[in-house]
Amino acid sequence: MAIDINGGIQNAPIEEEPIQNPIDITPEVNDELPPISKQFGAKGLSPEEINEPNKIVVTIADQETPIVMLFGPPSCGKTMTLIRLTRYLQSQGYTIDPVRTFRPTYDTHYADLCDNFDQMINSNDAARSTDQISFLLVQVLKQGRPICQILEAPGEHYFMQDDPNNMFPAYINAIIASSCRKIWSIFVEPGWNDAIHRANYVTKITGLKSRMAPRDKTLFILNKIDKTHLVFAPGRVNMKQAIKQTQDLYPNIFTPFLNLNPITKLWKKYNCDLVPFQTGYYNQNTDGYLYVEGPVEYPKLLWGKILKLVNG
Ligand SMILES: Nc1nc2c(ncn2[C@@H]2O[C@H](COP(=O)(O)OP(=O)(O)O)[C@@H](O)[C@H]2O)c(=O)[nH]1
Ligand SMILES: [Mg+2]
Repeated sequence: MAIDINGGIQNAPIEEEPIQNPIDITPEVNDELPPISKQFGAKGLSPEEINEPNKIVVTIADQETPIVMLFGPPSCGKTMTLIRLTRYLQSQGYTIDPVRTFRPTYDTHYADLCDNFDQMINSNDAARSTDQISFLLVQVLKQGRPICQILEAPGEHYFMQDDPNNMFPAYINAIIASSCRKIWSIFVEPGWNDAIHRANYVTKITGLKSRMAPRDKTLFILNKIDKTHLVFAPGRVNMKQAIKQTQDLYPNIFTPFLNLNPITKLWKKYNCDLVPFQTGYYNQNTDGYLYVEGPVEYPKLLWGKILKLVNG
């Protein structure tokens, strides 16, 4: 059953977080042309594509299998969510297969990423993982049967706080318009950024909603739940407060998803769901950030919701 996103109860203050720097995807400028594989930024984009995201070429070969779109600004946790979910799904007997045809063959970085995917997934070096994986399509299979695809793309392509009205790059517009069913997994973060940026993010989501196909589904992922006081046991979260605080931080975020059906609206106020999530723990040491995976309850909860939306 979908969570009924009702507000109307007292609010508990939550900790404000300092703004996190967006990931810099600008490649180093070098007068001498390095070998072709080195001409690509670490993120699997050519310098031309980085300067002009409208030139990015992607191919979604499988239009039948729904795509889980990890949608959110830089640093909200998309890469680490993909990593945590992949580890969980592998432990449950699923296969997570990077889709090689997603990027043109000239993108040697993407091909390398596909080759080294398992190694990346199991690395506990958080910085290395988030640096290497920021543009990737994977397929989730059970006993050879595709269940869904998951797309991670650079957060800058979804929302740029300095240019919030910027249109999506052409490849995202193409994916939105494609007939493939989408499960929009929209990230929200407790205490993220300033009110103005959060309001602009809500505007972006409202615009996105107006372009969703009727069969598309929306799941809000309240990531970094460990930074709140809402958790009372691993994976157990005061959901009423979580929803209330999300609404308070991001005013009108759920409004576009109001259920207008005169009958079903009686028990289901919104046509969207919200799931709390934690990818893991991040401990700084001399070499950078050590990643320790978070409680298994979170990927279990998230996968349960995704499966329901994929099948529903
Ligand atoms: N406290 C906490 N921090 C997180 C969590 N998930 C991600 N982070 C932090 O957010 C950073 C960015 O995550 P990443 O997955 O790279 O974000 P992306 O840019 O959306 O792909 C990580 O390096 C962590 O420092 C979480 O569950 N809890
Ligand atoms: Mg990322």
